[in-house]
Amino acid sequence: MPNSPNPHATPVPRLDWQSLTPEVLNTLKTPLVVTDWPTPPRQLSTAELKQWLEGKVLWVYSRNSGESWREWTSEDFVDAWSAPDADPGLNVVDVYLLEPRFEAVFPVHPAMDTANLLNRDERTAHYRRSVVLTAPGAYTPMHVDGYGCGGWMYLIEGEKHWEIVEADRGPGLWDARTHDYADPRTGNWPAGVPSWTATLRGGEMMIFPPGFVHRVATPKRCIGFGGNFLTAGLVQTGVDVWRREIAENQAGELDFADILRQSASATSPEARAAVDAALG
Ligand SMILES: O=C(O)CCC(=O)C(=O)O
Repeated sequence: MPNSPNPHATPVPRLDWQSLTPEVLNTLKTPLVVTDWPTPPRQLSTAELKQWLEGKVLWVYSRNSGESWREWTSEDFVDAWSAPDADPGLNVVDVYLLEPRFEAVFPVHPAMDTANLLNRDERTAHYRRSVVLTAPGAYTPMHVDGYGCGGWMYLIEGEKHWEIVEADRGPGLWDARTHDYADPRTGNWPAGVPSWTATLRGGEMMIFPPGFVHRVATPKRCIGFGGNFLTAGLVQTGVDVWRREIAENQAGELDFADILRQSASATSPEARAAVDAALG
């Protein structure tokens, strides 16, 4: 991220796609950039995108055209987002693609599918995969993903600058008065908080662990896909963040404790023990 207040001296580690295992995801302590995954398409034309997304309704927050949510047909959205003068507020990152037909064009890495507890309950299965369509100029301020989940994003084309801060720094960055995280752009970033920075390009996947605070700037139009995850090994961080969300009246409506118990029971006795320990 250009103008990061305090980047880590070491770069975000890069990992070949074959080295990404469930064990890596269970013990993840830093963001990761995964490279050379051969399964996703190398490119996707707007015509192909329209075909794949046909019939899908996209709910999109348009920051610069009325500051509001708007429902788009995928056809209209792809036209608006791919126009040379596209509104830089057009940024789809959370339209879920649960349907199996999307497997062929937006695959999920097998290690992610094996390790992700969220896949195993119908109340959270949609977090497994979403489409990413971002116009150049978009900016997403500092935030933590809902329920303290980790996240991943694969870019087929484009470029995104990520800045990511470790989970244990989260409470110090939260402003209970504004109900928001500090943002370096508004000048209220505390001194001495180190962050991981990385530029993600076509053919690469970013993975960040649960509870990590992050912001993203998009200088080039992006096509990609991503999702959210929580693993048994990292469930404590997720639960801690979720409890803070509850205390701040920011939590979603899911019975997340029940979801975690059910999902972990369907996984292994070790996973269930980790979830029980995290929930206390
Ligand atoms: O790409 C973006 O603009 C935001 C992505 C993000 O923050 C997320 O997926 O959690």
